[in-house]
Order: sequence, then structure tokens, then C-alpha cells
Amino acid sequence: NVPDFDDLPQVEGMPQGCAWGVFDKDGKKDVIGTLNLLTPDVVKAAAAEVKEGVSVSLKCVVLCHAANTIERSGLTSTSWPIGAIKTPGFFRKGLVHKVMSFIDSPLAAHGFDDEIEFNTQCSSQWDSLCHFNYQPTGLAYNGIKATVETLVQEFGNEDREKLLPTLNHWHDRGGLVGRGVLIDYKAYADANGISYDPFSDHRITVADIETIAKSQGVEFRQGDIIIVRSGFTEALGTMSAEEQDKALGTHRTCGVEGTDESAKWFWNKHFAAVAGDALAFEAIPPIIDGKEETVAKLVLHQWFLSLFGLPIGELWDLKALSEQCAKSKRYSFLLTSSPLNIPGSIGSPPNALAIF
Ligand code: UVW
Repeated sequence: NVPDFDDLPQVEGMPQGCAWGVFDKDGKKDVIGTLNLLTPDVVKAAAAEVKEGVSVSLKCVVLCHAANTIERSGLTSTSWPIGAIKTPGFFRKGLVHKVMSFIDSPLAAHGFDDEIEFNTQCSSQWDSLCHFNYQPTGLAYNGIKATVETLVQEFGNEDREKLLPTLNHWHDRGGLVGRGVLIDYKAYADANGISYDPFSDHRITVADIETIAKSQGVEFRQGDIIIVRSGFTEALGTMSAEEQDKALGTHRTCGVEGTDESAKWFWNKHFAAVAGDALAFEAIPPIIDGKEETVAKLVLHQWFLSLFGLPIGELWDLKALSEQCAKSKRYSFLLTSSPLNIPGSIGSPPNALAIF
């Protein structure tokens, strides 16, 4: 039984609602947060969602910049291939994809290898629990001190690495498997004549999510993975590389409204994870006390990742999922995700599948 927000035990020096310690077991500090809610019963119930035998890939969008040996930008983005977006937001580096021929190597054979290099936050991604910290203290989930120095020093030190809430720990429990639930805000807005610019700070409220869940016949369960479709990624996909640069450069994007009240609602639903197709899941810029703030004050990032231990998925491609949900006339499915297994990984492509 997980306490509701107001019943969480007080953590010294932290605001009410900080969930540090809630998932600690046998004197060991927890590193996977709300993935603990994916119990065998929750997974078995999620498996019952598989009825039609249809699998949908929530394809990975890898943002591309200076391709080293292959120019990847400007590919048609209708199916979100690697390289669909030229320049990532937030000053990040994009994909470099090299192809090497064996013919020039000591193997002297016809055949190829390739090498890729990219910022794990520049594409469809999971944010781990040390990606964005509680800003007043700089602490990550469960009070981990997160600076480049502490993180890097701890890589390679097996005992210390075990304490970092990084994505590789998901592999110790068999990845993420649970019931995914799509909240199709884009379809709802289209059907109800609500028009908005995905590159504005159009805010999807908790009231909107509840209305849509009801209209889609969804009742949330503890351990669900909630996925919100805003249409952001699809809008980006219709743009030229130059238009994408311009749109991402404004740092204004639609998403879920980031307030303390919405954070509390998400915790009280006891989701195992949240994900969406928007750049940051939550709308940017954050607005606090009626004033626009910088990205450093992202409200849900601080609550979810650092204080709750609730991972955030961003920039997922949800078009095919929306179409399948409409076809199947249901908005819940089995969801699987296996991030890259890199010790100390702070972000990763999700490699997510929805199975109906
Ligand atoms: C930031 O880290 C600012 O955002 P995101 O998690 O969306 O990449």
C-alpha cells in the first residue's frame, strides 16, 4: 500500500509529498522508484490486455545533427526514422551515424559495421530519476547527491553505482512491463474544435485528462503507465529541418500543466510511469505565481523524477498507437519497454511496444 501525497512521511528538509524512502527495502536504498508498483499481479492483469495479437511500436525518434559520414537530416518523418529531426532542443547534440566497410580493414571482406553517437535526451526517451533534480538542493531521487563529479566518480565503483537511480537498474527487474493507458488529447481536441499550436505553452490540465479518460472508458489502476498524446511530435514531423530548428528554438511547447496540484494528482493515481509525445511531457515555459519561468523551474520534472521517483517518457511517437486504439475501441494495452543497458545511464531510447 502506497501512501497518498498528504500521508507520505515527512522527509527532513523536503516538502510534503517527497516519497524518498517509501520503496526502500531491507535497509537498502531504492533506485527504481514507482517501477516498484509493477508487481507480478499488476503485470499479470496487464497481460490480459492482449486480445488481438497486434503489436505497435512507439517508434524511436532520434534527432539528428551533423551526420559524420551519412547525411541523415531531412528524411521523411512520417514514420519517424532515425534522423527525423535535425537539431535537438535544449542545445543538445544530435545523432552521428558512421558506416564502416570491412573492405578497408584487416578483414578485407565485403560487409559493414556502423557506429552511432547521440545524446540520450535528444530523441524518444526515458528520463531516469537523476536526469533533473530538485533545484533548491540539487538532490536527485532518494537524496542522491548528483553532480557530474559524483556521478562520474561512482561509475565503475560497483557499490556506489548500486545507489544511483539510473536506467540500467530496470534490467535487474526485467525491464518495464505493465498496462499502458493512452490519453488521446489530440483526438479529443480535434473532435471538439479545440485548436492550439503545439509550439505554444498550450496546457493540458488534469481536468482534461479526467474528461478524456471518462470519454474513452478508461479507469486508472495503480501501476498504470499513463501516456498523453498532444500531437507535438506529429507537428514536428510535418516541418522542414529549418522550421524544426526555429520551432524548437523558441522553447515553448504544449504539454501537461505543471502545477503542484497536478503533481499531487499524478502521485495519488499511483502510476508506475508517465510518458507522452511532447518535448518535456509538461508545458514549457513553467508558470509559477502567474509568472513565466525558465526551464530550471520545471515543476513536474522536479516532483516526478526527484521527489516521487516517477520516470518520464518524452517525444514518443504516438500516431500509430492512437490509430490502433481507435480501431480497437480501447485505450489500454500491454506496454513493454527495455531501455539501453548501460551502467550509469541517465536517459535512454525507450524501445517501447504496445500490444493489443
Ligand atoms: C530537460 O531536461 C530540461 O528537459 P527534458 O527532460 O524534456 O529533456
